[in-house]
Amino acid sequence: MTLKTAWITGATSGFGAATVERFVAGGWRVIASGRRIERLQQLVARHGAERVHAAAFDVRDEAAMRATHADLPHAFAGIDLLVNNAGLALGTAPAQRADLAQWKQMIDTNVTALVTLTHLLLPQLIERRGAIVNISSIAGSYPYMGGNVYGGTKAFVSQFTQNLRTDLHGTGVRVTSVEPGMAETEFTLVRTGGDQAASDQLYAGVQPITADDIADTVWWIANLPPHLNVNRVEMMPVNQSAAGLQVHRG
Ligand code: NDP
Ligand code: 8X3
Repeated sequence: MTLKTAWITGATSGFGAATVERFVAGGWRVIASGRRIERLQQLVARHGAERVHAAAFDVRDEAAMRATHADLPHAFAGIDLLVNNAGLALGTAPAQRADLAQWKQMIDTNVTALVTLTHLLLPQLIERRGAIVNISSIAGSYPYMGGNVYGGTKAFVSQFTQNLRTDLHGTGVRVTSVEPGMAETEFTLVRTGGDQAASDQLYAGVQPITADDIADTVWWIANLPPHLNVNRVEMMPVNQSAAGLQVHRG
């Protein structure tokens, strides 16, 4: 039997790591990418080199991305599913106090790298009538204090997904945007520069989305019958909802 192959970015932590586990358990091969090579090697040690290929590179490094693609082992070279998950938020300051370098890193990672890998894999995804699942966020739809560029990158991801879907009309390629709300991963640790107390405080008493919840959602989307396309999935913990507008009286 020919196994299907998924390329999952951001596989060293959170949603990506859980999605690797879900797809390997479901019988797929996985190309697992991220910068932290030791975590990728642990995945290979756990599941075997015939099921997981570790691709350690920074997604902002286009040359490394292309070299990784060109050097894929034969068994992993036919990609059926791209899960564009690698991403990050940096900082919670309002725009007027934000760090420009952090803004640029978010754009380079969440937007530029995502479109670069998508562009690279599109020919073979079309050839194999494959699928793309882009991990966006509710931050792309709902403004909140300090969301500024992070929310902007995710609005891009959501709209790019829907535009891809239109361009790919008739190819059989399925395209989905997954837009989660609050989920407990390393996300807040990264956003706050390693502040574990701030991360714990954010999630305390909320029962946030888990990485496994997202992995199960991606698995469901990718394994629907080929005539069905889930355009977008917006999901929140029950304990999170949208609130109203603000008014300043001068
Ligand atoms: P984590 O911080 O746990 O995981 C982020 C992953 O992205 C890591 O595997 C990290 O790998 C990878 N990554 C980040 N920067 C780079 C880079 N330059 N090159 C390669 N890989 C990179 O967070 P989540 O699992 O929560 O985040 C996954 C996605 O989900 C992100 O796109 C995030 O924006 C989105 N999201 C998260 C939500 C949440 O509340 N947690 C809600 C909605 C969306 P490494 O550091 O090893 O390179
Ligand atoms: C992560 C969700 O609400 O923290 O994308 O921005 S949120």
